[in-house]
Amino acid sequence: MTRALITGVTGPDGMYLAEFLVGKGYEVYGMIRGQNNPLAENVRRSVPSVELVEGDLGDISSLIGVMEQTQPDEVYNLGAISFVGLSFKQPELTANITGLGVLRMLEAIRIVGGSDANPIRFYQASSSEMFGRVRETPQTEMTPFHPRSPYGVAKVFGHNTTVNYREAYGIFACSGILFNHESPRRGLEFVTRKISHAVARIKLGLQDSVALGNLESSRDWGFAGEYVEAMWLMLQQDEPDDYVIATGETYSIREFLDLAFSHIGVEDWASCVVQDARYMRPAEVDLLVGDATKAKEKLGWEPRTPFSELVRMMVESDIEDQANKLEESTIR
Ligand code: GDR
Repeated sequence: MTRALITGVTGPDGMYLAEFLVGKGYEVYGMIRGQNNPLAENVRRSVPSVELVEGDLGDISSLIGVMEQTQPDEVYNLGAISFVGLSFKQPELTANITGLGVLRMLEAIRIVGGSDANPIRFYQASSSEMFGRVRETPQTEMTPFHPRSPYGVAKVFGHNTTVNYREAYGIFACSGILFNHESPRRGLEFVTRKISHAVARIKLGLQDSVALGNLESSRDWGFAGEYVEAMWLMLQQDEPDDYVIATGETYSIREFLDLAFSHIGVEDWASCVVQDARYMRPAEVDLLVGDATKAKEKLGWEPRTPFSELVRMMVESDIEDQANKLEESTIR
């Protein structure tokens, strides 16, 4: 049985990946931080066969311990401080976990190694945020980086460290440069889920408006559930490499709002959206759009969920969720 270790298993990508790997017959270990991590329950409920092990990206001894304990064939490093907005408020923590955490994982792999016949394969969750103030459009694996946040800077460090450990020590290390990938599992602090959640509550009369920051930025939005397959495909190749994973289309926050509100029959949403300076960033990434040709040609990976379908999926999921909560509270 192939063994996989996932850091960041409590996040949406971690859970989709765990489900995917369990479906492929893997023995899956999920690393969680802290003895009473409240998010562990979500993983136990969604993917019960995942075995949870305790470790911290800020502590290399714990990572070496986890590698020795789980003896993984494949390691997926999805753990990070992943909210760009927060990274401006906690830049040092972000550099430590999102950046140095990658170095610690690779050091643990270098030290523990796996067997000669079967060395550990490593996947690093890199990000389109590394492109920041983009030097060309669309962005490819060859586009230079110009990060615009402490998060982006830390991800560049993680990416470069991954490439360096591949070149210096021959570790099978891949970096997946994933553009925004959304789902009903997204945390409420991220803009797409914040909108779908608010739209559902507006439809049910539970709130009147939503406070947002910059509506003009554009992103390349895909569905997280199918992006995890690309991570796995990278580790099944003969040679380690880096890949952009994206849809090749870009839409603004305004366009997301148009589709989300039209789903509940609201064509003019101006009165439902309040602009709030608290959600503006000190430096913004204005436009991202990825070119995933290499992933298509070498991995045979292609996105399947169009933007309109993604928005519909998220809004419908939140409407159902909010309606259930409302029903539960009236019964009580
Ligand atoms: P992003 O996602 O920064 O692209 O990073 P996020 O959803 O936070 O922001 C996207 C864009 O929306 C604008 N925006 C707001 N954002 C939030 N969160 N809240 C608001 O109220 C709001 N109003 C406008 C932002 O300014 C930004 O332009 C995500 C994360 O998942 C990263 O971890 C990942 O690496 C990248 O995607 C790819």
